[in-house]
Amino acid sequence: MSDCIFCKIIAGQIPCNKVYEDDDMLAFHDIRPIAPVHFLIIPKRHIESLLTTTADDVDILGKIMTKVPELAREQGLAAGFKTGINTGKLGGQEVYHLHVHVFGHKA
Ligand code: DGP
Repeated sequence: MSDCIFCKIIAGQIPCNKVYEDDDMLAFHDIRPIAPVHFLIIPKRHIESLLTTTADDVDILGKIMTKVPELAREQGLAAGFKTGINTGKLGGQEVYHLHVHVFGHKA
């Protein structure tokens, strides 16, 4: 998606403070953190929203959600953290490339 800001981050056209990357996903610190630790995990394949997911997305959604606790621990959130997926206009979604917010305070 040429006009997608997160696709541009994946492509290296916009810089980010990277937390993790593999063939399927990218994690980076949120540019407007709402907690001392706040990062996003996104699929590299453009998926607009949780509202548009299909059975084809089961694998990547599972990979992302099981990566959450691993990265949270690495970022100092072993004692606990919050997650969120803002979805659609009424769900407060600003960037239409599916992303999981992970945020919290270091213990
Ligand atoms: P939302 O779509 O409402 O879940 O929020 C999108 C989040 O993405 C928001 O917390 C700010 C973050 N964000 C938007 N643009 C950029 C960017 O260019 N770089 C980074 N690191 N984060 C961004």
